[in-house]
Amino acid sequence: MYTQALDSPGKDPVAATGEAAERFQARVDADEKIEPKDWMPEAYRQTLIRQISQHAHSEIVGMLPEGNWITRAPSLRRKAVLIAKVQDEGGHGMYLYSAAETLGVSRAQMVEQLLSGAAKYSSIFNYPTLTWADVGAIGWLVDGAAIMNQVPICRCSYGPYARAMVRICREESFHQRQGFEIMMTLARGGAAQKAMAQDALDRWWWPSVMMFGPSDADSKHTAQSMRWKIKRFSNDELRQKFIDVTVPQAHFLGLTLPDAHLRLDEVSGHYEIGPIDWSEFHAVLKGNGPCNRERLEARRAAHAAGEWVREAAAAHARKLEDRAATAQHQERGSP
Ligand code: FAQ
Repeated sequence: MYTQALDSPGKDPVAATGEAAERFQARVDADEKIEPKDWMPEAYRQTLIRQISQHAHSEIVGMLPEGNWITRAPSLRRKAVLIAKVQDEGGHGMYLYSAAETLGVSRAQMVEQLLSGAAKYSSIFNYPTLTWADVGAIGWLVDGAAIMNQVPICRCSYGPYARAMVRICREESFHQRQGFEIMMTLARGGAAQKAMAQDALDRWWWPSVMMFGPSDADSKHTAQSMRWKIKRFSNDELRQKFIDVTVPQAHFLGLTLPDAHLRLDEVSGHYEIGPIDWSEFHAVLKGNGPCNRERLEARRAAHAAGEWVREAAAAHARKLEDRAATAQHQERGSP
């Protein structure tokens, strides 16, 4: 829909001169928002399509691990809250696909890239949810990490992405609190419940720390994305903020982080963690995490099952367009 209104930004003749690129960077430096019809370097457009579509895919695939627990939530209240949360994630995916569409890519193209395995989505959603405590750990840690990463994106230079993130971040903060509350209930419950909370923390801690992406030394996109103010902080800066906020929360819960090297550096005021197992991160990115295959199969099945809905919606839209065209003809008195 948005794509029909777009010019081809990369093919603008002004693009060939350095002057346009300089003007563009000056606007970014002045914290002006870049809007869909503005001139932008082709690489900026492609970077945004890559990041926003991967972000959208993450929200959609991210519905699966928690969705597994909707039928098994321990009370009606927990079930209602979880349904609302999973539905929110679906909504986030939709805002983000719409934001990416303003850059000239269609939703169908993006979905195809996800289903064919060509596009990435967040590594974190390739881990299984083995117990109810995992739903708490996802809300507390995964939504907690997502908020740390996404609040700065509300100030991203690209207007549609920045605006989509405002509502997403507000909803994510509810999600984080509901997760923490589940963990608190378990941690203050009986021995078996506390053990379940500890086990979930043991399994979700390191994947959550990895969610922020490769270390700054290995991050190929960070420097340019920060110059363009798509990213406002580097991966390691955001990871450190997350660790500093989350470690005291774990202490409050009376749980132990699975890291023998974890220590507070009194001088810097930051927590230091042990070495991250990057081989695990790269294995997950290559498709070899515990649930990669299962997640893609679930998305492919859902897409195939939704074929008739897409066809019906398209037929209905055509019918409305035809009716509107007929009414217009009649108003003008055409035969
Ligand atoms: N997983 O050079 P960088 C959520 C890839 S939403 C998979 O550092 P960049 C809500 C990266 O794409 C979670 N791939 O890249 C929720 C690149 O590959 P490429 C998603 C990763 O883009 C909660 C390569 O590695 N959030 O949780 C990951 O500058 C609960 C090199 O990396 C967003 O997408 C990873 N973890 O920085 C839903 C936020 N990390 O494309 C349900 C927006 C890196 O060259 C339940 N995105 N890669 O083939 C971002 O902030 C950035 O894109 C980063 C990566 C920080 C993810």
